Amino acid sequence: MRLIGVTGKPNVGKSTFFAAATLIPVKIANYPFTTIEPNVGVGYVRIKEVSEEFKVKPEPNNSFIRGGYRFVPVQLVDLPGLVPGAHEGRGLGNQFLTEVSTADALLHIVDASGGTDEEGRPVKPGSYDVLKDIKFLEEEYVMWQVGVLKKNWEKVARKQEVQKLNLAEAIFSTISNLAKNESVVKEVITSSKLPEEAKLWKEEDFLAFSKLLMRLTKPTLIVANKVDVPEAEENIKRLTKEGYSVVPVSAEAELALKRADKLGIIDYVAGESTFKVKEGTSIKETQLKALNFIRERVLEKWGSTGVQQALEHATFNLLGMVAVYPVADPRKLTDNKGRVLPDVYLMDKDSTVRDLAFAIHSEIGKNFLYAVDARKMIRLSDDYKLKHLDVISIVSASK
Ligand SMILES: Nc1nc2c(ncn2[C@@H]2O[C@H](COP(=O)(O)OP(=O)(O)OP(=O)(O)O)[C@@H](O)[C@H]2O)c(=O)[nH]1
Ligand SMILES: [Mg+2]
Repeated sequence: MRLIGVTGKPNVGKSTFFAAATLIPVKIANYPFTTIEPNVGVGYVRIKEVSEEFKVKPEPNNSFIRGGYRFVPVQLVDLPGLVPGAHEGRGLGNQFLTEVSTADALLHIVDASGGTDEEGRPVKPGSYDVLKDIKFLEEEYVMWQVGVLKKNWEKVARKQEVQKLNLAEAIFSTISNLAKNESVVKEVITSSKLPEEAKLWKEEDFLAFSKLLMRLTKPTLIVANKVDVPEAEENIKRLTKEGYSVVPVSAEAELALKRADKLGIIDYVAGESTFKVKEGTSIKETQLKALNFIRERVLEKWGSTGVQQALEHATFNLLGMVAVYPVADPRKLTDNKGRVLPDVYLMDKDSTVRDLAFAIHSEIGKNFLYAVDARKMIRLSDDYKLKHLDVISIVSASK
């Protein structure tokens, strides 16, 4: 399963975003370095529910249905805050850049209200320039990678010579947390035209390598948080004008709406632009006031709280994943327990039906015979590339 990392400087709302997405009660507070250990949890992305199209009654198992959507699980990690100089051990330091390296895509949370300084200390909204926060994360991560490479470089060079390895093999086998596969390391070396011999690398080669490696392995979305604060509007305009693509978010609003929904006070479907106060519930005056604030300042102004949109952008745009419904019986659309359209799998871009078979179970993968497109009722070739919202039946040899 792919992992989405929630990252940024301290006190911008990373844990609030994480809590809003997962409903896991993590520590949130208005001072830097509240989070000191990463929190891992499951959030959900929306896809089209296909049962209506097939006129069947669904029985969700690994996912759930609400507001006409299917919500599919994605893994998230809430990371401790990073400050400028982190790669040299400042703030909570170096170790957290290692944590960043585990993520497949990043949500870079920034405080769009400009209400926190570069180390995350609260300041008057609008007084800190949010543009400064955007570049630093990339610089820190790139410099951390450079440091890791250099620390291991003698070993890489020796390994390359003694074992007669190509450079990508030598790097990948020596430094495991730099990339998830060797092919991306190779791609970086080739496209940056870097020396094939480790011994010949100069300072600028380490930098060029790290920059491209980050671009390829850490696709990043800027999440402009705290849009409920009026000062955020001007900053978002500036960010957009500078050419950044940002998602306006109020993590705090999403968390409040999700909690009120869970308590049964309101009806709120994540990602929507409205909610309904339930009739007959005893709602306190202060709660009503807070909800009205969210309605006016966030939902009516920005169209949604943005949390759902950010997760979906990371999953489908940054990672390019596709959601597929696997079934055992292509006519009844049931799994082997007779449940109708129970599961949805998020698969990597360019995955094939054979990959899907392995994702369901290694035995099903090993004994894979062929797959059927349940919509068209046709047999698919082994190398058929999965498309978003495909309903696929895998046929494997029973033993
Ligand atoms: N106004 C406003 N405040 C927010 C929002 N999201 C978070 N906050 C506040 O920002 C402060 C920091 O929130 P956290 O979620 O703890 O921030 P963090 O980035 O995880 O902080 P560290 O763990 O210290 O790095 C808290 O006071 C939150 O209530 C938001 O959407 N709007
Ligand atoms: Mg935190």
